[in-house]
Amino acid sequence: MIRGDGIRRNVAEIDDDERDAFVKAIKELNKRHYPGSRDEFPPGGVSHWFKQDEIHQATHVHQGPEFLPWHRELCNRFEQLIRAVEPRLSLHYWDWNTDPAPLFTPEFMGAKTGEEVGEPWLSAGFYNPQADPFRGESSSDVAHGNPFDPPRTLKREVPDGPPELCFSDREIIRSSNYLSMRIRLERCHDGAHGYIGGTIGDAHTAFRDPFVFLLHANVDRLFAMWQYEDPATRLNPATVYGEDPGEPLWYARRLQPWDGSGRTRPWVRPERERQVKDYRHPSIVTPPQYDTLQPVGDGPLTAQQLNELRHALDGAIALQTALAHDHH
Ligand SMILES: [Cu+2]
Repeated sequence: MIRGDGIRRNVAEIDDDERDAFVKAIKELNKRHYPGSRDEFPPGGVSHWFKQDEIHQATHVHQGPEFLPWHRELCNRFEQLIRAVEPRLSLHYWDWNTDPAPLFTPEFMGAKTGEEVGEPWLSAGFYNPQADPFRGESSSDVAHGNPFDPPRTLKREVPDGPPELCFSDREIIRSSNYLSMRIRLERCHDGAHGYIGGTIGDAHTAFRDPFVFLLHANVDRLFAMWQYEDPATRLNPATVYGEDPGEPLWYARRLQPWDGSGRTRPWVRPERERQVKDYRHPSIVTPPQYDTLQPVGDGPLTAQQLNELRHALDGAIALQTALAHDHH
């Protein structure tokens, strides 16, 4: 059964039906394409799947205060894409205190180790050992830098047993302010990337492996759990981030590439679907729903009510975008 209640859950605990639908939706993203063609500049025709790698490479928002909310936006947008295929799906997470071995099957995430993850991704074109042209592995390989093209490899080197990370979930969630929390959480995130290894182990290629979204949903969940420890302060855009002496006013920056300031379509011309938001936008400060979050607010705010609120918010954002379009 697909739950369809808008809640992100531990992916190890969802029904087989939902797991199958989840994989099917991600595979479908590689059949859906943005407008334009490969040889335009900036390149068009990129699949919804390969767009994730393109965005991540073009932006690389790491090692700083933007890391968590920027990846929240990326994950939320990815969830919208899979919901465009199957509206009942949510972006479930891998709890990194658990051994992910059961997830690495040909029906779900592909092989745990080796030079190729194989199915279900190989036949869906997520990589192609014979591809030519292909997407290179290094940022200096400019001859193979077109995001339209598939990479030739997709690999992992997952050891046995769960990862040993620098901080416990509890230490992250109990951090006294945003600065200390985000440093701990990003370090654990780095450790989790290294633990999976292979394509995910390299920040430049990490978003070619669908597993990265399960990892990042968990990062986002821990961020959300920290927020829920002090909802009055941490669900409030004006106070959630506190003070960061080294990076004053960082949260006033706009989220790229969706603000249209870079070279990533469809947010630049000719489509110009840009959405200008800074890090205090309610859609970023308000966490998605996770099974480990307790409802908060004046009186019991049910998951259903939260979902409706969020849909209303999405509508408002769509309207804003439409208006921004009119001004061009
Ligand atoms: Cu990451």
